[in-house]
Amino acid sequence: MGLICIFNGPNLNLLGTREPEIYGRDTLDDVESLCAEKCRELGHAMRFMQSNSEGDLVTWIQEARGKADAIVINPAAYTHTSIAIRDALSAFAGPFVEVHISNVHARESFRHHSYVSGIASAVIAGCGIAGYGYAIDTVARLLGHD
Ligand code: DHK
Repeated sequence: MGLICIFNGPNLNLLGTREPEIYGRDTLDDVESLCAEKCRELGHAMRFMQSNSEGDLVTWIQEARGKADAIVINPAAYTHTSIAIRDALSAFAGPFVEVHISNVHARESFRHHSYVSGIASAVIAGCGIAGYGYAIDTVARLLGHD
């Protein structure tokens, strides 16, 4: 059994009520339940967290070093701005998958660039919250435990 950390960035606490035409009606609790079920199915432990603060996300990624086997992260708006989150992920030895609920490439041009895609094992965008399940499948496969 491995430990998969699932980190969520700013405004994802508002899922379900925030721009539902873009992000859907599922809440962050629904995302957590989906992830818990998928991790249970695959025999992995899960840690699921959300913060609106860049520093929290950097600290959690650092704390995952040596403890977690893989990371699934939706850095939300920090995807497009944060070298600090990229640097923290660079220092994490295991696989990580970047997830976006929406298809960022079909949206405003400032969402087309990601600071983390270039070092991610995989990137999933536009699949709705199901993308988290695909991301967990992917890290499980990379860990060789699928
Ligand atoms: C979530 C956000 O909050 C945006 O800032 C990103 C991402 C897209 C998502 O689709 O999950 O641009």
